[in-house]
Amino acid sequence: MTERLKIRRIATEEAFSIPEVAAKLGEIANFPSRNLDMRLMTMIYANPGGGGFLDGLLDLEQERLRGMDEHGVDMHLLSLTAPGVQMFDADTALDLAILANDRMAETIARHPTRFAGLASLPPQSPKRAAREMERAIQVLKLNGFVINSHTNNEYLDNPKYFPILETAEALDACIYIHPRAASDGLSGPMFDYGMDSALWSYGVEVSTHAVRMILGGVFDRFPKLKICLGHMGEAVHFWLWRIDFMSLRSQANGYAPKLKRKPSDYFKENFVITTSGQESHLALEFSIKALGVQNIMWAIDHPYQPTGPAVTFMDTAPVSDAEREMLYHKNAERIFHIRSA
Ligand code: VNL
Ligand code: MN
Repeated sequence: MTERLKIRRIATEEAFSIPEVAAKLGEIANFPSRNLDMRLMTMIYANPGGGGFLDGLLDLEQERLRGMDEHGVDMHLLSLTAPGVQMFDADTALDLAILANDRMAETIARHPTRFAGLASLPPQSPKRAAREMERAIQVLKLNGFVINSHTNNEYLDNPKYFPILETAEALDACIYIHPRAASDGLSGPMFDYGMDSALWSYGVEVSTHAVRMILGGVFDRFPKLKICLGHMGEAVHFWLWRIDFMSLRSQANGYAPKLKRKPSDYFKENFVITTSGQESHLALEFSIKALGVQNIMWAIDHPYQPTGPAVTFMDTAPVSDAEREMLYHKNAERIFHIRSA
């Protein structure tokens, strides 16, 4: 192992898949469609090389653990990779979420100090999703939830999803809104120049999702709900002053419900962020000033981003030792209920 600082490193947005989900995504990827996720899905699930990512997604206990050891990464907080089960019909989505959650729990049981996990759920079926959420936390002892942004072009401010939000709040379990490609209404200009996925459309999709939830009054209704955003908060905090200012006009015009608080207040209290795939010290420094270091966690985005540079990014971040401990593990332990070492 290269010489590294001695510190517990918990990486909080680490993707995996299971063969059953990969096979179903391969079936979908073979249908002609203008859905913006399709390009990546075809590359990974309907291509003999798996786009260079499939092996890394399916492997949990071989190369993944070796790479973690090599770079001093103690733990991956796992999540079923995007788009998860959200492109399947409701019954398939529920069955595969249960299977993925069971598999994840078995892996964690074999390596309780190396893995924790965010449970999948089928938003297509909110009441059944809520039951699986309860099982995932109470029986499987998983650490929170992942939702890969929109489901059939709908967002979590839609009241049909409130059983999911209510259950997460009651379980004190954070929902990680992970990207998928932009929904149909946002996707038009994204088909060109490789803007379909992580380069640009993912951030537009998830930041739009978060702003919809805030402006729609979700956090007045569920004041203890915690949402996690990756990729340095998808830049939402850069926009907060302007969102606060303009939201007064949209509320006065009757375009949005009257909120109890400023949009920025909800972002600071109901959201936490991670550094996945965004290794900029300048963006980290701004995020710490805007949101407080207690709301920021380190992540790699394995296998889509390499581990070594993600570790170097946080090892060399211009922060105090106490702040680095919060970023590397203490915040994750608190927010995702991970036992401290
Ligand atoms: C990519 C990056 C894809 C991060 C991801 O999920 C992700 C990508 C599908 O580089 O395409 O979480
Ligand atoms: Mn990711």
